[in-house]
Amino acid sequence: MVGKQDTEPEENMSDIESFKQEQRVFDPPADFVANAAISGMDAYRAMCAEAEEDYEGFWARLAQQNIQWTKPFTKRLDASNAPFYKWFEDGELNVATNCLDRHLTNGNADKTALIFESDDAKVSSVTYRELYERVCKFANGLKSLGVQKGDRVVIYMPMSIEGISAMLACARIGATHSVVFGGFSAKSLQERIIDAGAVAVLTADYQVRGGRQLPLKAIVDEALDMGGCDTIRKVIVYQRTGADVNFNKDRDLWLHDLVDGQKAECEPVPVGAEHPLFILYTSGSTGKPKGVQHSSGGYLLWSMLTMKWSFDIKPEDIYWCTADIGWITGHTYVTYGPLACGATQIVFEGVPTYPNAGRFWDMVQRHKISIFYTAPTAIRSLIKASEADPKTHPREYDLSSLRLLGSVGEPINPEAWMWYYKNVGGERCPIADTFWQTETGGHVITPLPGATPMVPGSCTLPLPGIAAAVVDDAGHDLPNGKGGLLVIKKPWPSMIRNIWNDPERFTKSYFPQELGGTTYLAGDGAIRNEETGYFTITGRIDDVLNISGHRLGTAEIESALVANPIVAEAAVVGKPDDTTGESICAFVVLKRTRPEGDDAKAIAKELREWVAKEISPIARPREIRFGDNLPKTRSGKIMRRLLRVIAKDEEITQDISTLENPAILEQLKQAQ
Ligand code: 6R9
Repeated sequence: MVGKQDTEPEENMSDIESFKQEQRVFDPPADFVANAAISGMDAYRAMCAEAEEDYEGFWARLAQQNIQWTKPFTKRLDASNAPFYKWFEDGELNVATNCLDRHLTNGNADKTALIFESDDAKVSSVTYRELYERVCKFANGLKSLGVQKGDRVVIYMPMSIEGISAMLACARIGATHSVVFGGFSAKSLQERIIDAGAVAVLTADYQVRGGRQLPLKAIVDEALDMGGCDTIRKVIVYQRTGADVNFNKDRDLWLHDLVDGQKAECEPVPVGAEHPLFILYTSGSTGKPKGVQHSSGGYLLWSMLTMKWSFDIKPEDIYWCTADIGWITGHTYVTYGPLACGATQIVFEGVPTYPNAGRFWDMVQRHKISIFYTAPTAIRSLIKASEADPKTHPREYDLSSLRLLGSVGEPINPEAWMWYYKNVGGERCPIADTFWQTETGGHVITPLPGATPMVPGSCTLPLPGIAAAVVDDAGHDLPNGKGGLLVIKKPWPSMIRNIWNDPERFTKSYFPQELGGTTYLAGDGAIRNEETGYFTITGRIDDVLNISGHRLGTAEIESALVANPIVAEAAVVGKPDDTTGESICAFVVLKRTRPEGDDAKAIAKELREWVAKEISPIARPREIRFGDNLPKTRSGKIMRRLLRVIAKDEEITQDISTLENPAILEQLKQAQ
């Protein structure tokens, strides 16, 4: 099957029936439609028609209108080396200038750009002019250390004005950033530093989340001590808490010392439209994360267009995307999109449940937030929490400032959608259920809030110009009502450009020959509604799990487990979970005899912590079961589909005739 590597074929569309049932339709509220940038379905259809008629001209027009180019482009799409597509290739721009300098002359200079709220609810803010100055000083500091265009810089920082400034400072001097989420382990950080060949790490002493101080600098030290990071010349440390950290005088530098005395102006370095703005590592089907490489021009364009199209951003909005800058959502919808559009936004350091599960709603009320964008997993956990502690229920807060809600990261189940719509949005706010991926750069399938009638659990229709389709394994279109592979048949400006250091993996993973070699394979299953053609995403078709909206490869977790000296073999599967979407269940064979009882519990605990340390706490298996062996086919392949059934504690009804060792199933069922 397309998208699978080294695993046996499996059926994967098992849950489709439940998706087909949803009948409720919610029209966008009339007053929203009246004021929306894209108002009504006719406006949407007209844009689709324009894109259809003159595909390249459509994007070229928008790229001219939205981006400030230092050198205008004359080339539009270059497909001569497909699937290595190029957009606006001979144009030059600077992305940071587009996010900052343009606002110094368009009346936004004194407008608030970022409102930062710390974990303990201290609020500070910067205007566009102040942010511009901070970024320029930061960029001059980096320049003074010899960081230059084309260098890679790893950013391992908490949610902060400094973290966003770090990204923009890199963009200003043409350095390619690679943000690593602050929850990742030293080992994960080290791997990313090495793969990117980074010259510097930008970090903080600590991050503060949920009332706790968590080390960042110490983890950077640990990563660099592991060896292999020879390209790193400097570690720059933002002092968030001031608590003790080790300091290596030859290598480490405080951010405040670096920027002290720097000029508040920094000549931006123009880059070609295809210059890599950033690399962001994400999980794939093999153990090694993929360095998804994005462009400057096409990516920036998409971040702006989707802010306008999907979020209908207006000058007076107070916008809040709760994602961390360590994920793609934080790149496109915290750093680049909102700033390029001149929005005022909230940057939140903490977690949704601290000091209690009313934190989000309290913040919406205090900051009078009008656009709120979060993940289904957060919504589901807050539903649960508000049942346990009614004081944290949204009804206890004044949420009347909200006019639009968004959802991202995983399918939103209709029950969570309805709760969000009623209790948070007061039945007056459209919900943009935005389907997209690290690789797509920004939204690709989503309702337009002033146009598309919404159906809970469906991301509805593709954005204008996005040639999304559902096909079979051979790339043939499937009729509506039949589940298959989600693909995008035409290139679009913000699409992934390459996998850093691995062009072969890029073509194999995303543009497989079975589909013709130029069609983008998303890695998700999808089904379209028979009448409306609406898309519903049915989940990943590869060995990628979605835990609380975070992507993790089963192979990554397996290799972490077998890296432990006591483990002989491991297989990891996802198990449906009401709150986190999926949870991790690992089947483990030890080098010694199979443990039982308290012994099994103790070893399971040890292994769970091991994985948390090897990858990240997000990857910590919820459950570990021990066996003398794993269920395998005669050719030695692990039968994961059986493990998935066992993990769910369901009866095995599938064909097990190819199974080499059926007795093992009973053992794994028992093992808890
Ligand atoms: C933006 C982001 C991508 C995977 C994607 C899919 C799932 C994201 C979704 C959704 C259903 C939505 N996903 N949004 N599934 N409906 N609205 O999350 O990027 O971390 O790369 O994850 O997330 O499975 O393939 P990323």
